[in-house]
Amino acid sequence: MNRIIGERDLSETSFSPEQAREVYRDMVRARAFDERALALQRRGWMSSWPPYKGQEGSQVGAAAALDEEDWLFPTYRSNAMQIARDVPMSDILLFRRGRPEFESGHDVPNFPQAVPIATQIPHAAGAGMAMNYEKSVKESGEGDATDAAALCYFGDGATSEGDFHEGLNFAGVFDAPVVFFCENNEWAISLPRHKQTASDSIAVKADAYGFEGVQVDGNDPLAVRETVSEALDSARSGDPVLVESLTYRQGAHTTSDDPSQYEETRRELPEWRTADPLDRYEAYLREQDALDDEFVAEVEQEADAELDEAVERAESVEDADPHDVFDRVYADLPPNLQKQKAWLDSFIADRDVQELDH
Ligand SMILES: Cc1ncc(C[n+]2csc(CCOP(=O)(O)OP(=O)(O)O)c2C)c(N)n1
Ligand SMILES: [Mg+2]
Repeated sequence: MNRIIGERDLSETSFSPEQAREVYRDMVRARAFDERALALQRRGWMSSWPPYKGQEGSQVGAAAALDEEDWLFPTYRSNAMQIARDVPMSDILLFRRGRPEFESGHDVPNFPQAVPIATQIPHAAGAGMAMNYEKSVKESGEGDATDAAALCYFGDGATSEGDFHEGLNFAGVFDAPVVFFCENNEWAISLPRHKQTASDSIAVKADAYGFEGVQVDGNDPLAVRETVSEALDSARSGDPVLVESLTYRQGAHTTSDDPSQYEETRRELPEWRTADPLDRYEAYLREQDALDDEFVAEVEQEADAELDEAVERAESVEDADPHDVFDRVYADLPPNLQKQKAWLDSFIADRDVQELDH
């Protein structure tokens, strides 16, 4: 099946006005966070920030479809999903300042966010296979089986990696309860989607692995939520799904990038694709009489207050120790990393001497 859901009257969807407003609230929180993070990076508060502006409808819609026990496999780009999953904003800020993820001890089934492209895809397939195994053990009499599934987030660029093909292949063969959620934002840094793959779509690639691929309008959060919910139901019953969410990255790839250098390589895109999802959703909810000025003001104020508190909390936590990067992968550090660690020690010692000299 391959479809893009057009906007319908709210009464024709399965969502109440209240549920639709909660999705709006998370989109406002996510937008406010992205804007604040960008401003903080510009002040030197963190070294880099990958903005997700334009992708909030897609990410909040997908996260809203998750049950509490479902696993999320995120990337550096999918912080709006973490916000919608109620990961404290201070945790996300502190991670960008070099502290370990989930500083607050917040306990949601989230994998660490992947920065190497596509590495989380075989991890998600493997986690799905482990869930099946756990279920079969528990069903044979050792306790209550959960019905958890995994949602694996990645970008259009990730579909060119071997890990994408290997992960989907394993999931298809072993009936892993995984939804592969590809957020097609048109860019892999400077490479536009039409130069990434000659396939008609990304969703069509699911055919090769024996399961369904679906396209959805990623700027319509209710359509995304509904599509991902259906996909999760299918995954839970043993049929993985590849969802391609069509959206658009409005900002730079990261704060180290300058899109004016490559924007002209973009193909003409339809209006709905590049439209701002927050403006569009707000206009839609107003048309549906599901939202008024008072609610908008309240949600915006709450988001600002939540952010003020998160920044204050992040600033109260001591700076990351640069040695942490050596301490979390190997039990016994291999010789090349021992050398780098020794270099870091001498660099820090020299810097301290220079600071004393001044
Ligand atoms: C294995 C690997 N190769 C290259 C990179 C450098 N890199 C960082 S982001 C990126 C583009 C990814 O594009 P996409 O998958 O569409 O995700 P988006 O950034 O658009 O969210 C690349 C090539 C990397 N991080 N990992
Ligand atoms: Mg991309």
